[in-house]
Parts: sequence; C-alpha cells; structure tokens
Amino acid sequence: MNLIGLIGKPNVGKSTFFNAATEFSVPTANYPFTTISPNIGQAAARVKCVCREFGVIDNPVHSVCIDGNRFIPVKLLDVAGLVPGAYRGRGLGNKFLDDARQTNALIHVVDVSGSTDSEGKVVSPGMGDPLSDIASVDKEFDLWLASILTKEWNKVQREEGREEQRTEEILARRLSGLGVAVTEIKESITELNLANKKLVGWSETDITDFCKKIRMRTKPMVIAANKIDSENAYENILKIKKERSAVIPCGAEAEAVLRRASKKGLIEYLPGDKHFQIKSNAALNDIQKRALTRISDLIQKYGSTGIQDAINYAVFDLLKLVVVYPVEDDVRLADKNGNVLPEARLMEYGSTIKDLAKSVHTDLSEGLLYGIDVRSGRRLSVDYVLKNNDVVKIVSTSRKG
Ligand SMILES: Nc1nc2c(ncn2[C@@H]2O[C@H](COP(=O)(O)OP(=O)(O)OP(=O)(O)O)[C@@H](O)[C@H]2O)c(=O)[nH]1
Ligand SMILES: [Mg+2]
Repeated sequence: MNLIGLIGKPNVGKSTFFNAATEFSVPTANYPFTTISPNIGQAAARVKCVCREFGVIDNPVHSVCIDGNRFIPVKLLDVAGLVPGAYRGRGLGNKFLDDARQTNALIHVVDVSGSTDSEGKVVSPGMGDPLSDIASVDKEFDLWLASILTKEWNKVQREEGREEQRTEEILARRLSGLGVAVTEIKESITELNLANKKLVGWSETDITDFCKKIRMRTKPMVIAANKIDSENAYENILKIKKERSAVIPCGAEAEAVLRRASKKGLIEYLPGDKHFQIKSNAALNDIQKRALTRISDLIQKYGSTGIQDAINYAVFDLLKLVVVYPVEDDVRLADKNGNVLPEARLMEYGSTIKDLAKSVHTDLSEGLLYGIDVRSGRRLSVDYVLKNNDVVKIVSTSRKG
C-alpha cells in the first residue's frame, strides 16, 4: 500500500495541510501537538484524464473526474510533530517514528515564516530557521535508524562471526520492521564500499552513512515550504532551494479557504488550479473579498497553493506510480455495468498486466490470458510492463467477481 506521511516539527501546518488536502476536519490550533494520534485520510492525485483523448464522457467509480481532470485517491497520514531528541523518545518521538515507519514517501512540512522555534513554539517572525529544521528532521530519522540497527550490536557481531551469513541479510533482519528489501541494503552497502567490511569493523560514520542511504531509499521526501503568505517566506524558500532540489512553496491555509469557498459555490476552483474565478452570483462581504484577493495574488506569485503539487510530487516523482485505466469492454471503455473509464488505478512503476489483473481481482489473475491495449487493439503479453495512461482490457478465462 502507498501511504504518504506528512511530517515535520510541531506547529508548521501539517494538520492544516491534511485538512485542506482531505477535507477532513481535525483540530488545528496555534500550539504544538494538536495532532496526538495519527489521522489517516484520503487525498487525491490530480492527472489529466484520458476521457478527452477518447472523446467520451466518463463515470468513474473509485475516483472523480471534473472537466477532464481525474482525482485519484491516495492515503495521507498526518503524523504527530517531531522535536529534537525524538529518537530517544522526546516529545511524541516514539509515536512519531512508529507512524512514520508505515509510510512510503514523505511530505516534510516546513514553516517558512520562521515564526516557530525548533520545538514548534511561537517566536517572533524570522527567529525560526527552516534550514536547520529540515536538517534536524533528517538527523532524527538517521539516529532513530541507527538506534534500531545497533541495539545489541555485540550480538549482531557475534552472529556474523558464528554463522556464514551475508552482511545484507543480517542487516535486513535488523530492519525488518521497516520493510527494507535485502537488495536495497546490498545496493546501499556497495555504494558505500562497505560490502566487504565485516560489521565488527563498521565505524560510527559507516553506520550513519548507511542509515542515511536507507532513509533516502525507503522514505523519499519532498519539502512543502508552508506559510507562503507570511513575511519571510520568499527569502526562506530561496535559501531552502539552494540546498534541496525537491521544494514546493505551499499555502495550506489558502488552500483550505479555496476548498471551502468552492464547496459553498462561491468560486470556481479545483485543487491544483493556477487561478480561481469568483462566481458572478456569489454574495461576498468585504472581508471575504479581501481574503480572496490576497490568495489570488499569492497563487499568481507562486503558481498555485502548492498543496496539490506536493501530493502529485509524492505520488509521481517519489513513489513513481503510473496511472492505468482497466476496462472490461474495449469498445465502450466500460466495466460490466456500463461505467465508462470506471477506474484510474495507481500502479507501481514496472507493474505488468499480471500485476494489474491481480490488483483488480484474484479470479481475473488466475485465468489470465493476455491484455489488450485499447488504443491500438494490440495484444499485450502478461509480462507487458504498463506505461502511464495505458487503457487496458484484461482477458481472462474467469469472469471478474
Ligand atoms: N500564515 C499561515 N499559517 C498557517 C498556514 N498553515 C497553517 N498555519 C498555522 O500554523 C499553526 C499550526 O497549524 P497546525 O496545522 O495545527 O500545525 P501542525 O504541524 O499540525 O502542529 P502539531 O500537530 O502540533 O504538530 C496554526 O495556527 C495554523 O493556522 C499557512 O499556510 N499560513
Ligand atoms: Mg497537527
């Protein structure tokens, strides 16, 4: 399962982001640890739907299509705030790390107003340092991994001496709760020139470097530079962009306002849009008008509120998922109930027709014969690797469901 985690120190706007992205209502407040237990919600990845290309009017079942934009559900986890020392259990450290363990990609929400200290307490704007916040979250993660790895380290070293075991297998067992594949470990130790070094000889630096590699492989991260509406945002974002490549300016509060206004029918706006339109019949008071004007200026400056971009980045750039449209009727592009393009399915990069059949229904995969590429009418072997936007009919001896 693909689970995207929202992480960061307390009070940076994780829950505001979560609420905006999922339209779930969880408490937000201007003090740390508003989120005490994790909240899992459904957000959506936004893609251009293939319905326009095929000239059909679709009726999705598990996703939504609005004006040719397909919104495909993805799971989002609002994780408790992280403070320095979390790996030793400070703050809600253990809870944080346990939540984060389940995630496959991370959106690290950073407060670019610089109005919170390293613990998330409110300070005068500009006093907080977003760059050190980023480094601190990375470091906590690495220290936490190192603490799991080196727990009873002597025992590990004895194990290594006693049995003829490969280093990567011993390490994989240690990190089994994290779902790290042996191949990932092997690649990491090879990259670090540690492949031929016995664990007993690993220095502290070797351990830290290894943990960092594992973190970057198993928890790829994008920075959501949040609170773009604040005074120091612009220069802080520039500073972060000098150090990191995956940075998306975000306005979680602005996104929340736009989603609410759109829900009430006051504006035309879809998550991720580069502009919005106030409806001609919308009765807005002066305060609302001013707020919307400010948001409009903001998204003109940054291109969007960034919330949708951050989710899409996590789904397509970090998790590298592809969108596939399975259909049963390759003429009408429909399922057996006549729903046109019923599903847009997010699949792992490298998935095959076999994987698709299995994910749709086990019966379908048991009698699987081949696939049909609906665009060309060509047969696709069961090992055909799916491409983004493929529309595929699965041909099987057993009928679904
Ligand atoms: N100016 C501004 N403030 C924001 C924005 N997003 C969130 N905030 C404010 O930041 C404060 C913290 O927001 P939360 O969403 O509760 O933060 P959190 O990261 O979930 O905090 P914890 O759950 O305590 O870890 C609240 O006062 C929000 O209103 C934003 O885009 N701009
Ligand atoms: Mg919160």
